[in-house]
Amino acid sequence: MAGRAVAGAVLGALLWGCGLALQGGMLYPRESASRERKDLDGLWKFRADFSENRLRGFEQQWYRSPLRESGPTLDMPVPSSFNDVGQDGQLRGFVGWVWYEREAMLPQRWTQDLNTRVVLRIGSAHYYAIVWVNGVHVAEHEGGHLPFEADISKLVQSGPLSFCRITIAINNTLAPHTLPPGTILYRTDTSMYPNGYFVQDTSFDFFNYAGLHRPVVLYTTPTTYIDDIDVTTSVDQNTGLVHYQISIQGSEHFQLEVHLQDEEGNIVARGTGGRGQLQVPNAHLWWPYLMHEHPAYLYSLEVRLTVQTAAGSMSDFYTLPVGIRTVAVTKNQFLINGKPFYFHGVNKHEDSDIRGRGFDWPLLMKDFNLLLWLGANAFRTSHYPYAEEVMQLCDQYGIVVIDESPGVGIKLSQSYSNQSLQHHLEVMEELVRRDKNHPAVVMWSVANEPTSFLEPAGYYFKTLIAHTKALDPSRPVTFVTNSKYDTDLGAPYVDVICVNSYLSWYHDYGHLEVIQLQLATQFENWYRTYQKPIIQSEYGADAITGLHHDPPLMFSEEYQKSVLEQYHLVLDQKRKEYVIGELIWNFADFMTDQTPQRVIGNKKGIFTRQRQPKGAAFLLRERYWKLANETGYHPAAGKPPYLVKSPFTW
Ligand code: BDP
Repeated sequence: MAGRAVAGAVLGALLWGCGLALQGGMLYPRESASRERKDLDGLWKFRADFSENRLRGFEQQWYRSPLRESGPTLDMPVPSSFNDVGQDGQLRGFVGWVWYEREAMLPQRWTQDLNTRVVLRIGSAHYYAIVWVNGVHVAEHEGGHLPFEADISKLVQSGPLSFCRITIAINNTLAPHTLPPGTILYRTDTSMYPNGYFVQDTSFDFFNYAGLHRPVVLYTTPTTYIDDIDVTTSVDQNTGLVHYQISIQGSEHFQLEVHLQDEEGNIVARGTGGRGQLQVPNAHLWWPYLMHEHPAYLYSLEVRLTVQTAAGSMSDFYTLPVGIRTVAVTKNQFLINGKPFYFHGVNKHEDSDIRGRGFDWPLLMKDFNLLLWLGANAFRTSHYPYAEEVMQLCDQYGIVVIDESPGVGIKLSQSYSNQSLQHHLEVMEELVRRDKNHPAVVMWSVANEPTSFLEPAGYYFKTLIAHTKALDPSRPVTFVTNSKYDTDLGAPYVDVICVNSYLSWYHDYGHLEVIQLQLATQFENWYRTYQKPIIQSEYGADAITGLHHDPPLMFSEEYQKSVLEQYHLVLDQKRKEYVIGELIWNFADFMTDQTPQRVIGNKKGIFTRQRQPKGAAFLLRERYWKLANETGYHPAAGKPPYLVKSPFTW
């Protein structure tokens, strides 16, 4: 069958990368006295391989010469999803390999100084990517939401060229063992479908945007370089303790010096060597937004590496922001710096008009300004890791993060296979490696709404959670469930129960009067069974902006507000006992697959996709500022000051 050959070939390629071990660190590419960075954002050449087996690009080796020589190309912005930029409906829903290409001019020093290491770093390529530089294969990566890189020094330093041609082939096909999983459905009834017809099926509720979603950069380091830094912090009375571990590549003989600077630039602690502990008397702790008058205090860890080479002394410098804070979980509280923290925040998506999942600074700042306006102190990176630049802003603004893997839509028994588990473990390794130093990240979430009542979910989650804790003993681990409390096989292993429910939405349609009873029962059952703190990790209702009906009917703004109000009544009782947070679904409307339940996307946003408020946004704003006030810390806390205005006076 032609169709089977098509998708089989597409998926076959996905197996090439399985079992790749993590190599090296993944420090964010920052400029320093020893490091330069060149951003490759802008227009790239692009072609989707519409050939029947989707493999023409490989058969004809499109990476061997400029893409324009093998056929017509489009201009494609990076970062962006490719789906919504054009007018071509076929490209919007394309499944298979797409090809990106960009030529980059390199500074002469990069190509001539053999003590310079040149690295190509791709922030995110969804889903499977193969990379060539000047026609030579340099990297392969599985997984659409985490960075990967290739040392291309030898290639760019071996010839007279001062430019390099970067070709990236990306395949968005999802299979039962990918994260998120998906299935290719073959439509073989030729009375209904053309020969070879197949579609991508998924079990998650967002559009499978694809492309180069985050910045692609070239950067340099010296050939002996700071490869990774691992920082954890603790507090002893008033003294902050910063434990650091630094790994070096390129030489075994080096000196390392570290300085910790405060926000005024004063050096508050010094150390030497690859690992150690810095003591900071009277430390400024990193506090969440609205919990302190100076939230999000960040020190800078300045690392200086020196090596003696035949050519003289060589140095590498790297500066890492460090927040000193502690996180702990009791049976009914979540403690940050020893004080109970109540998550009042949102679930987000990386999603917007035209860009799809593409990173965009104006959008990011708008979202942060809305979070601050709302009085939100937290969000969950539903349902995949977000851009590193997002995590950096969370550190800087004090927005607490539950950092989630792309383990969403794990429904089929094949998605609990050893192959799936192995990949999931690797993804957690990549995620922890990337985000471990962010003070804003207070918990890992390994999955969202898996069929955690089906065997072998128990074994799967036990292994996954134990592995994540071994990778990072400093943070609690959860996964987000919508299973029943008495059949959930994963819940025994989590530190915090995160539970999603859509009362009076996906059942008891329109019956707002049952919410309070059902929600109270939900909380009581979970707490009685597990004696662990609970977060209402999703709740909400669709509202089409501008659609009004009173008394409230489903899809009206009034109905969305009423659902929230009913939930809040119960949350206000249970937060005095063991409920430690509430995260609305969703911050903004977002794109989904086309189904009869979705009117151009999911409309559960309290903001529209264009970030304009619905009535629910004002309701939630009042609530969040009141919660911040009531939790007894510093309601006027925040930076910059004009952003902390609230509807209340104090
Ligand atoms: C939840 C999912 C989320 C969906 C939401 C909904 O976790 O991804 O978008 O339902 O249906 O179960 O709106």
